[in-house]
Amino acid sequence: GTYGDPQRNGLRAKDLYDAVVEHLFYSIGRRVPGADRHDLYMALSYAVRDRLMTRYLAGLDAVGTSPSRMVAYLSAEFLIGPQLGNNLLMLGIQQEAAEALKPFGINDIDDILHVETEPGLGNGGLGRLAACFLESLASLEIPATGYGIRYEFGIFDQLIRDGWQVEITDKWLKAGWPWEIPHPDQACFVGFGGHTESHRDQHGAYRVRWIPAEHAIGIPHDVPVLGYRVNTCNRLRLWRAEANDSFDFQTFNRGDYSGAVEKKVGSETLSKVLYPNDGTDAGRRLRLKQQHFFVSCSLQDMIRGLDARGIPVQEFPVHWAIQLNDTHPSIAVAELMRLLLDDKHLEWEAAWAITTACLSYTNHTLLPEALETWGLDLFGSLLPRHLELIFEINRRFLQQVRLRHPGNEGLLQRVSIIDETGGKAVRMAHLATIASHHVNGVAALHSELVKQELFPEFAALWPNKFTNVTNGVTPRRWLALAHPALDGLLGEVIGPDWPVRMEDVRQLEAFQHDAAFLERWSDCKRSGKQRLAAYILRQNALAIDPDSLFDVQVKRIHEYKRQHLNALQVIALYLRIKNGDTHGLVPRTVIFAGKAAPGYAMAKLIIRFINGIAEVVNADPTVNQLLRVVFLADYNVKLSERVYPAADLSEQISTAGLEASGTGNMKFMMNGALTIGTLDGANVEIREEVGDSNFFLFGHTAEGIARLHRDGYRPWERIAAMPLLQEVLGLIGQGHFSRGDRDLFQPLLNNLSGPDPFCVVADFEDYLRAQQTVASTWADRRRWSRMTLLNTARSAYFSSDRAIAEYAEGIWEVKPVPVAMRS
Ligand code: DL6
Repeated sequence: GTYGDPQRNGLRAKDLYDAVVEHLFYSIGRRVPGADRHDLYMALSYAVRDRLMTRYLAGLDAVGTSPSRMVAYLSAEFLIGPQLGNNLLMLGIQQEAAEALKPFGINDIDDILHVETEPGLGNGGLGRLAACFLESLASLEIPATGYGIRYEFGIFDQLIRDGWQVEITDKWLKAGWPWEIPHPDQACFVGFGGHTESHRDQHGAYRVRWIPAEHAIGIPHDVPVLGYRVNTCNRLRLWRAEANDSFDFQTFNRGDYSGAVEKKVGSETLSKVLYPNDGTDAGRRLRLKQQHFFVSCSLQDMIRGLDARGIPVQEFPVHWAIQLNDTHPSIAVAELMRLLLDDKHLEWEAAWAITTACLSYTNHTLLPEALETWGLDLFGSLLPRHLELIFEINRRFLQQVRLRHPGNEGLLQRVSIIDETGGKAVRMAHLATIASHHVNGVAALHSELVKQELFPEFAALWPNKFTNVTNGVTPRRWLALAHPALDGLLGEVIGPDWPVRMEDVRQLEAFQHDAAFLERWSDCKRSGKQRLAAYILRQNALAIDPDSLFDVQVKRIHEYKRQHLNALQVIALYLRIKNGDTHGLVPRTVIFAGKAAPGYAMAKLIIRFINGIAEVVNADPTVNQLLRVVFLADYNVKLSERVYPAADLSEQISTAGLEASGTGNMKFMMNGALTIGTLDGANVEIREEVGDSNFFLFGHTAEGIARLHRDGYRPWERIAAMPLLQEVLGLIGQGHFSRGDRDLFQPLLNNLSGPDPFCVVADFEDYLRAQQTVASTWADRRRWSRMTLLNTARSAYFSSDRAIAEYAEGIWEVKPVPVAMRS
């Protein structure tokens, strides 16, 4: 039939069983008796993929019959996580699949789900946000394509050896990954280097031709992205780089076989590895090549689609809304202009009108080291035509500004795309801002700071261009999938479709004084804690008490996120216990996880520091009844699905003004954890939604931090006035947490008592005070349960469905296209 073989569509356990048997035989080459868990994982995945394909093709027909604007989400990272379990949830066949596996001797489907290696195609928040957004786009039935890079090696795997982080390459493809479909027939060519030539065409018009020195080929690999209980199945299109030709024949003919092969290997390294630096890779030649590679392939792909349907390129904006996920894809501005001018022969004004009608840009960070710039020499040598176009965009833009603000040279320098303050460089955030119809930050506070601190001149020029879309996370993966017990309870109270009606989850508030219900509520959390405790016992050989307060900080390790503030507080607790001052303390398990950028020495030292504290605390019988410290290795999506449902307390303790939004904070809240946090990023809105009495606030505000720095911040003077902190730092300095080595943590101590750029010292006492309030609140368990219930009940705002609805209406102007499936 039009929508595939009915045999491959069935959703009953029997249909799935038959499909698994068939795929074992025909796709894997195994008979049932010889099949191991990996074979079963592959066979079930193929069976599920068949069902997605049916929906995917039906969706193409729907878009074909009712043409509508599509979203292209351009992102250098997509941290999509394991696929099988999520797709079963989306299709609504978790139980059927579990049933179908029983005849193979599988009594717990988790045994099969855990076989999957997740593609680590992202560093952290930015990549995971892109994945949540694709899921919500599909669930809201909005046609969309995610465009990115199929890195052969994603984010490294983290081992902990002697307390230190060790990085291992992530071979996520080694056992085969059933979720992608390559389309070599839709390959694209991308040029690099070379020079440009100008000429007059037959009509006398001025034309430029770029003659690249080399080419790479991009092969698209499509991953289906199904929405929750709908037929919309969008795609994530990831580009893999291949050499232009298997041989460089000229070199080969000279007899240099290995030289010819080397060149081939050279262009394949383009999609070889994800940069693991979470925002600070500007200036690396290969990184710019990666960016241009995937952006060029993606834009060519969009234009080719229009060409194939006979749609004139002038109508590009009618069909595509392109979102730039940070500046990583911002070369799209110049590349789209190049394609329209040089390939499609449009005039400048027409090309610029199309470009600016399509593009919008999301800023994810204010940290100066994360704002991408490229030296002119590097940029010009790699993308000579694009540099010419950027000069021309800049020339026209600066002329406009000059006319509006005569005689203001300082303004021109500040808004110019070319930074001339040091060695000349292209400012990618300026380029993206000038060409975008909307620029958004990712939380209310962050978006204000983008306007006031980062781009005040642009905000004055175009007040309506700047907007906010607070981030969100999908309640499907982060609640329904990650926390089955809570899923069950919510289904009972709100109805089975609660995951797409997060607003209705507010009805939980009616139970806030219902003792029996609160008991069931706590039981759900307890099941999550038991599961994590079992994992910690297996992984860290450490027994933790599920009745203790699980106090959790999981995220990339970075000084601005202040894992070291948390660690210092743990030492303060340790000292109190050692001194017998335990009044008001509650048993706590402090859990950390996160990767550090391989070249970020201080972050790696912080991991070593946490492990040093864990070693002392956990081994001391006079302490470990009240306090335990855990560092979980290799934090990734899979592990985080175990962590959020188990958390009682969510640590969101960044220096105010520095965390753009945070999204982990939202996942914790949905799962009923209470937040201890600063007024930073989306914490501000979380506190507004849940109410200030249900949030543990501490620390300086963004303004307060700015004032500290302005007035001359002297942490050493503050330390001199804080005996407890002195004692904590003294103990570290004596080597207490480094087996007597007094030097090991010296860089950390010098940093804290010297510049302390992230104001750990300034917030220390208030943080301890807030932690004391946490302990006294925990002691009243009924009150605590009520507060966690309210956190989940009031978390609807942080669903990515809300965020995507805002983008769809306010920025992209796109509408749902429901997909009907006849068979
Ligand atoms: O917007 C997603 C996420 C935010 O929640 C985090 O607060 C922010 O740090 C993160 N930004 C990055 C840095 N990348 N760059 N550029 O991942 O984005």
